Amino acid sequence: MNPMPINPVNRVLRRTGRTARAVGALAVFAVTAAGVSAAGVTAAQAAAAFPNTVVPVPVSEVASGATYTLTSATTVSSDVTGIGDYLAGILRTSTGYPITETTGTGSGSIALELTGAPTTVGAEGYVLTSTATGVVIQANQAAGLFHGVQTLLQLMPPAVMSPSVAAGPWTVPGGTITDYPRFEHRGAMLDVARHFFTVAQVERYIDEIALYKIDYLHLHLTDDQGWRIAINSWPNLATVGGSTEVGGGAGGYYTQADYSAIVAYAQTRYVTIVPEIDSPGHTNAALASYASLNCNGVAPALYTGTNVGFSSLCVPLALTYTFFDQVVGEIAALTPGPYIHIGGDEASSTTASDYATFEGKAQNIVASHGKTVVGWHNISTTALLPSTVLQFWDTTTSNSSVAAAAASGSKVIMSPANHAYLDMKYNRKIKLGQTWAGLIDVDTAYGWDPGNYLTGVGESSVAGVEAPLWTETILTSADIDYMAFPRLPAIAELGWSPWSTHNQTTFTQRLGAQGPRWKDMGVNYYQSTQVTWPPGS
Ligand code: TNX
Repeated sequence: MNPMPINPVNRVLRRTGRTARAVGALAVFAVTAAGVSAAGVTAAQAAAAFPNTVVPVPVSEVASGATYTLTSATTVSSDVTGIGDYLAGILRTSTGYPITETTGTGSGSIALELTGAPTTVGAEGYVLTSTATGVVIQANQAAGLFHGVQTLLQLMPPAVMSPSVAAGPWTVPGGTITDYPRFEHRGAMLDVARHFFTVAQVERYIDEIALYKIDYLHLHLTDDQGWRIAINSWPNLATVGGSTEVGGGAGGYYTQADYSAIVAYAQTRYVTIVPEIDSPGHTNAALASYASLNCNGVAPALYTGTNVGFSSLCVPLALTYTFFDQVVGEIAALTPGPYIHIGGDEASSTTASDYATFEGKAQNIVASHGKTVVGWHNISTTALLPSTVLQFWDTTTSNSSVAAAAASGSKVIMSPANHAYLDMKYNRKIKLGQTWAGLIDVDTAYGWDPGNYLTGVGESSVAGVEAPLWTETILTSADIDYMAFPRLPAIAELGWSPWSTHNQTTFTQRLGAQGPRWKDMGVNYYQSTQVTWPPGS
């Protein structure tokens, strides 16, 4: 299938001239401490009127009853030009209105402002205020404005996401939303090693995950079946190691310019790329590319099957560390984000002592390039740098070495495979996916508390959540969509929303509200029977 961008207009950075139209200050209508607004609506009535459509559910929503309706005169102003362009582009495409962009803080009928937000909403939070005359989103930083824009779009009729002009009215329910994340780290992972996905396909996924306030995309760039990024000092990695994939297809790799394009695109969606070089196991593609990296000096054949645990870098060999240092150095130089993921999973062909030796050296190499290590939780059996972040992927709820690391101050990203793995089947009838960690429908994806899941790893040790999508059985963007939606939004909500809001019933209602949006966007989602999908889904 040819991947289609979700909304081509999103990508057009369009600047328009300043227009004279300015909108006056919006009326204040906050519900008072006594629970009665200026308009005489009680908090209970107001809250009941607020639509249950936003995923992840915001920290606080107070309805005022005063709906704003976009018109052909609606304007957008933004203190961050790119975010104003992003919003105006989506609105123009579906409403058909000109949606002129005005300059000057607060000048638009929809105003995105880097002023006025309380410090309590932090770097990623926002306050959205909608009245009869317009909408104001206030944040402390650009990421907060971007997240507020996602909430605004989810408050509007689903057809706002349509790639062509659709019918209004284009309403925004009146009220105030105050919102900020529970965890800083809300990730998705795409395995581009088992099957290769093009830059356009990765950008499409970035567009999709950003709708749910996901802020990290972990790219699993290397594995037994493929090496997917060009390394100038080791060119065969890409040209040989990237030349096939699971099933024997042509594979592929990103040039460094391609990778930089993905990083830059992700930045426009407030998503940070976390590159993974899996090691010392999952390295057959590298070992097949250079005989000199092998202990016996013989390159193995390229591998196109789906077994794991059979390959290992040669830990006693000095060249292994030259290799790892140069690879990490080149990738670090292309990666503005703080993390490099060193893998460390399923190294069953590496002895325990070699494994500990390698993980010690690998962490120091990453640190020497100014980056923070993320590793699969298996590395917690070895000595960790204080800053190393663990990614828990097992199906158990206790792990003594992870708990010990947490007690020593390590942070943990939670990806329990039996809840968060997007490559697990929804049920046995599904063609795509695997079953080793269990079947995962919406209730299972949503039904766990990342801050109180792993014994000895409490809320303060949890960096956040990540939903990995391994791609042994995943070949197309339609396949990615099918496995990620509707489960990825469940993981996104666990990462963003306070645990006090956790409610399976209201969550599945809000999830159902996404169905018509996905339909309009061409997202090939799975219609779980646990969700009541409204008309138009
Ligand atoms: C386990 S979980 C793996 C991957 C596979 C995945 C398939 C983990 C860190 N490693 O190598 O692709 O299972 O579900």
